[in-house]
Amino acid sequence: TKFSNVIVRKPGRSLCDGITSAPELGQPIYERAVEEHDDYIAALKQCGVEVTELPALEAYPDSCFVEDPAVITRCGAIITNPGADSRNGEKDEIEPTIRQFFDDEHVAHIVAPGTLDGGDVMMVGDHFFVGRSARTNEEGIRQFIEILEGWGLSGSEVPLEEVLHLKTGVNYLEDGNMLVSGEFIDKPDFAEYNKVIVPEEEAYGANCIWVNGTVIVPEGYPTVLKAVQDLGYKTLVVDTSEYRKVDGGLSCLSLRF
Ligand code: CIR
Repeated sequence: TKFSNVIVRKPGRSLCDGITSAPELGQPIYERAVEEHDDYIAALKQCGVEVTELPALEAYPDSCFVEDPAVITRCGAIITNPGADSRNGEKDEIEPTIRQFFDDEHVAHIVAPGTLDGGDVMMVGDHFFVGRSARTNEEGIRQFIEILEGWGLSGSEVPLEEVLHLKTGVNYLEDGNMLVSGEFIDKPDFAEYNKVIVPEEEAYGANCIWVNGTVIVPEGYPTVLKAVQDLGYKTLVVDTSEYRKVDGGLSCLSLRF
């Protein structure tokens, strides 16, 4: 795998109204969130990708998490049908940008009653693990796998019990290496990979992203950082603490392809 492009969307001031499971962390501070976003873009650029930066959408508080309304594979793009009502319209906002990169026969859609959030999709080569979650339903997964198979790719369902999205708790770093936390540590689906176990107190740090040989790690998770470095990866550290307040992290903030 080698990524050439990344799509991101600036956070809006409405980010403070984003959906959260952790209100005790407080609301994100907009100015700080923008700084973190700028640092994130700078880190991505250091990994050798072209970054397309979309403008903020105040009407959609969670729209900086561009990973959820689309999934991009090496064969085509899938516009999802996001499972949270307040986010569903984000799919129409991202589609024109996706179409700048893919022609008609390489853009597919998840349609109602199917729902799917891209945060539930983890790419491992030509196979895609899909979390069945509060956002992604059985019909959404069925449609998604059908589209993949039409392109010569494959997919499989992973039921989730505890986390919001699949990639909240498990992320593939390429080369057979997988960061796993919580409910994913013992899942048979991931038995064949070299699992790096993320301790409970650093669970949020499981959401790292591999970009062309470098792994971007969230700031403040020293055990994860060391484990990733011990695997031989170059690392870049980016603070995502404002996004954490609304359940967001490194992977949700971009589409990489
Ligand atoms: C949400 O609940 O949809 C947002 N506040 C966070 C989305 C995080 N996205 C992701 O894990 N892919």
